[in-house]
Amino acid sequence: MTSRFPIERIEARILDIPTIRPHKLSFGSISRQSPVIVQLWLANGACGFGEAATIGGPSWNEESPESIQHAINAYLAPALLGQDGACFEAALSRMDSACKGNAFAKSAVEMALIDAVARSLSLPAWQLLGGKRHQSLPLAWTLASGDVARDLEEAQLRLEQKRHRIFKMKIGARSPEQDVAHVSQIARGLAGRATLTVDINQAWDGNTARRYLPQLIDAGVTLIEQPVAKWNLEALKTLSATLGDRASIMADETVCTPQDAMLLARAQACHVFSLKVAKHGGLLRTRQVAAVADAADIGWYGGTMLETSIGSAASAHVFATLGTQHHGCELFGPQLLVDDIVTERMEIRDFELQLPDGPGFGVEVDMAQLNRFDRARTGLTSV
Ligand code: MUC
Ligand code: MG
Repeated sequence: MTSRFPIERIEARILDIPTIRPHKLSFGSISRQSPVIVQLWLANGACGFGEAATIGGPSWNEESPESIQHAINAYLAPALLGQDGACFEAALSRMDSACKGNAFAKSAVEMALIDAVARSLSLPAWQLLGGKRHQSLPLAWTLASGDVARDLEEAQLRLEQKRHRIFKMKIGARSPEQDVAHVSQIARGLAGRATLTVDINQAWDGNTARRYLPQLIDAGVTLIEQPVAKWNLEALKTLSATLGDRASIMADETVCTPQDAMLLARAQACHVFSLKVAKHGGLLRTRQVAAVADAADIGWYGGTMLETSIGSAASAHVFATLGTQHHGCELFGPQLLVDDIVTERMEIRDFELQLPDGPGFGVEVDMAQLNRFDRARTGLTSV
């Protein structure tokens, strides 16, 4: 069989884009994002873009911008050159043979591949991923300045602008008592006007979570993301069983592969999966994890690694194809960055992200902006 879309060239570069304010999480504070942007050219001249963003170098999980760029240049690109770009699953399997793990790196390459092929066919990427089921999704914003007054100001503005009415608070860096006080103050300030969620990013042990999560729920929190370490399935299970009638427990760092999803589903250890294209290793594998959620009566949430508009639009395309049991999405990454690398961002209207149409991921990359933030030009080093 002749190859319809031979892969000709793949390049990966690291950008450094400052954030509009420090973003504080349980494991540190970031003031810039360093996404890896992949360009993939097919022999027909079409070029697709992909992205993998990490948070705080390798502090969210094992991969860093530098390791992602290296895996792509040294192993993943050589495994794909000359192969048929239209055979997505075969490309994934070649990448798996060349390189164990490295899900973020693989996801950026697969993204660029799907964008390039979709553009060659003049189709939106969602058409190649099963078809669109949602036109828009409720869009959360994360309050993570670390300061109650500033968080409340941010939330008020976003409510007035009709952009966000789901607010996620990043906690776990301070003492649980301080976190409960912080969340309670914000909950009082926004009473009745917003849905409140928290992300603890693995910071608590099981006993701390059992003691303090009920207090957060009393304050008004309805969705609790990754309260305990990623390995702590037993604690997740107990929390889900005991708190489940008052709030939902969402797995994030614990659910990466379809096998992780199966373990969580079998143990009935959470109510929702946070889906993220990078940690699942691509758009197709995000659908596999979502399929486990669907089969196990587990909800899904459209998560982010704070990508630019490239990775966010790609995520929007796959989220657009998923089932109805969802808790909205948090593809607000572009708004957290001082500037973007596309000519026009996805639209936010009436508290919902309008899910884009094609061709490809439906966003046009501004090459001047890409060059402006390119680490090879700015000379910045790793975080
Ligand atoms: C995470 O763990 O969910 C997503 C939003 C945000 O503020 O941080 C990320 C990472
Ligand atoms: Mg999270």
